[in-house]
Amino acid sequence: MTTEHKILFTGTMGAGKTTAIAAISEVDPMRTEVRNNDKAVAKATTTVGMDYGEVKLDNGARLRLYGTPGQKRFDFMWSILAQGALGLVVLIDNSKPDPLDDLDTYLTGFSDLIANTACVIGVGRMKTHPHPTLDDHAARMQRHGVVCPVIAADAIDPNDVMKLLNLLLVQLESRAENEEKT
Ligand SMILES: Nc1nc2c(ncn2[C@@H]2O[C@H](COP(=O)(O)OP(=O)(O)OP(=O)(O)O)[C@@H](O)[C@H]2O)c(=O)[nH]1
Ligand SMILES: [Mg+2]
Repeated sequence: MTTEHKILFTGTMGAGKTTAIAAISEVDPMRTEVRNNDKAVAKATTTVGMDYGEVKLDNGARLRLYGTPGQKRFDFMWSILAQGALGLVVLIDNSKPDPLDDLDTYLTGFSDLIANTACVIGVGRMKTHPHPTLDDHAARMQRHGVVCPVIAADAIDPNDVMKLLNLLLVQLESRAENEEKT
């Protein structure tokens, strides 16, 4: 039987949710992009509904990848897309004015999903913007009572995106093993 997991990508507008899913999807990714009118963020288009892609892992498991819109005005979509997800990837753009505040936004917005499933944080553009550091991000997570891996990850690099997914799956597998033992 093929195991299927729904994984949700969220995070800062322009952090690369749409890019990350497209970087690894084995099917044509579904996008809901429109022209971006938010002058504070220099990008041509933005997601207004969701992203969708799929990837099969070496162990045969199939991941269904969903991406949220980053803009806060679409946060009503967040809880809809979170339904049934088994893990959350939070992408943070470290070149933004206050990346730790962005982290707060998504840790708060997805607190239920994070409490009940697995989570991983990918911080992008760290080569040009090394601050806040990964330790700073980890300390901010602790304030939320969240313990999950935080790594530097470039959404345009498929290897980095797969690294994030593997970190999620390790958590899901160890959780399943613990449940079997109890
Ligand atoms: N240089 C650099 N560019 C990146 C990186 N990650 C993403 N990008 C670029 O930044 C843009 C990200 O755009 P999207 O993938 O649309 O971002 P998104 O998170 O889906 O944004 P919204 O849907 O608007 O919330 C793309 O042009 C990427 O090529 C990175 O780590 N380094
Ligand atoms: Mg997008």
